[in-house]
Amino acid sequence: MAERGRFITLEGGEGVGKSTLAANLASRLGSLGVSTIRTREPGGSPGAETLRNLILNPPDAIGGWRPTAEALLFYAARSDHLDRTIRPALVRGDWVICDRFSDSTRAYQVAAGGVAAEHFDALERVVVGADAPDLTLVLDLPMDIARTRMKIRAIAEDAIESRGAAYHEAVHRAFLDIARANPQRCVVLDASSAPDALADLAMTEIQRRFAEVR
Ligand code: T5A
Repeated sequence: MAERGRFITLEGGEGVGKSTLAANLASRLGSLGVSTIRTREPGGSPGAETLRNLILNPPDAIGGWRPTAEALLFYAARSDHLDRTIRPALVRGDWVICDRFSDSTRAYQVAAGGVAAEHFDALERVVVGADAPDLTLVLDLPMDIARTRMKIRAIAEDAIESRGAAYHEAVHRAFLDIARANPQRCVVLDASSAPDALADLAMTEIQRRFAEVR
């Protein structure tokens, strides 16, 4: 039986460079001979991608999701993503690089949105169980720089991106709090570095932790 793969998540606010780093890491790990899949949340399986659209673009008639409904939708998508994409990959021995995971729910729906922490903990137990990430890279970037990057990219804002500055500041603080509370699993990286320099920082951390890629 193949040795279980490693599960690495990338977290942080919008526009901090998670997708760019995920692509760089998948390519660098691939060139070290590590079979790697790159995935994202919400999404990452056909069912979860269907839910992604419902979450990020709620029908006009409902006037947006309330925080608990939104958290439940994220966990419905996460459950499908874990069952159909992440767990099978880890069992095959592949490494999984996932753009956002449970820490995003903890930052957006719990810290900024007001969902009770014990409800989050219960969902986490039922849906994620023992399959928490081995390593989480939290990308830290001042919000004004992230906003400028998003403007350059010029993609229309979704229902969550369009929430006000206070909401996104709470999200930013929450990611740093999560990293402080989970130092074994989380590392904060300065995301103001250029893409290759950021990938160097991330690879240094990955190689420090995982003997297979040293
Ligand atoms: N959400 C998600 C929740 O509320 N709860 C949850 O549980 C989950 C899972 C997802 C939304 O859902 C919310 C959070 C989000 O609001 P999304 O469309 O997937 O929405 O949005 P993001 O995850 O935020 O992804 P983005 O694409 O917006 O941002 P990234 O991936 O952080 O940034 P990236 O790599 O696309 O880069 C943005 C721009 O910056 C440039 C890129 O070229 C690009 O133009 N860039 C850099 N520039 C300079 N230096 C670097 N190092 C750079 N890296 C990238």
